[in-house]
Amino acid sequence: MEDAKYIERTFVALKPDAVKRGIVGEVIEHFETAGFKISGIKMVQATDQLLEKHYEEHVNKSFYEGLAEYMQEGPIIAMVLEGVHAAENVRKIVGDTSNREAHPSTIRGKFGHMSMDHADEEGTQYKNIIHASEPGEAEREIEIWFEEDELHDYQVVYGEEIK
Ligand code: FUP
Repeated sequence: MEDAKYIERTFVALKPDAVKRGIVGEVIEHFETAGFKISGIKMVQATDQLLEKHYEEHVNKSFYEGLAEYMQEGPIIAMVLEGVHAAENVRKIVGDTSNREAHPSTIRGKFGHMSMDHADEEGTQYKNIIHASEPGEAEREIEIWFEEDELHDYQVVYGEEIK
């Protein structure tokens, strides 16, 4: 990774609904267009163990069982992105946790419109396409999903966003 004060890594997961809908390429395009560098990318079938670590703050909440089931409905695309203030900037591109609240220019606003209230009312699991680390959580999450030798360092040849 670049040795610069504000360049950091963040963890992103395209959830099973994104994979099943065939929007993986379109979603990733948002990050490449913004100049983020892909340091790692792979398709993974999430397990209970991985999800319990990843969602350690939610594991005892009432919605966790449904969330864990949703996250195992099919494979996910796990990614590490590198860029300036990466966690903060990637979450800005991803949009509000609620698709309903997310601005239409964001990934969740563009590819979804569901609300948690509606999902609860229908007794279904709320789905929101993508996960991106909160600032301060990224390195912990990267360690859960990636081995160090699955992350790659190379020089990008476009843009001025990162070296
Ligand atoms: P985010 O940081 O945007 O991924 O959102 P949270 O950490 O607050 O929530 C993690 C995931 O749990 C979200 F993608 C949505 C899901 N969730 C529910 O399914 N029901 C709830 O009541 C709250 C969150």
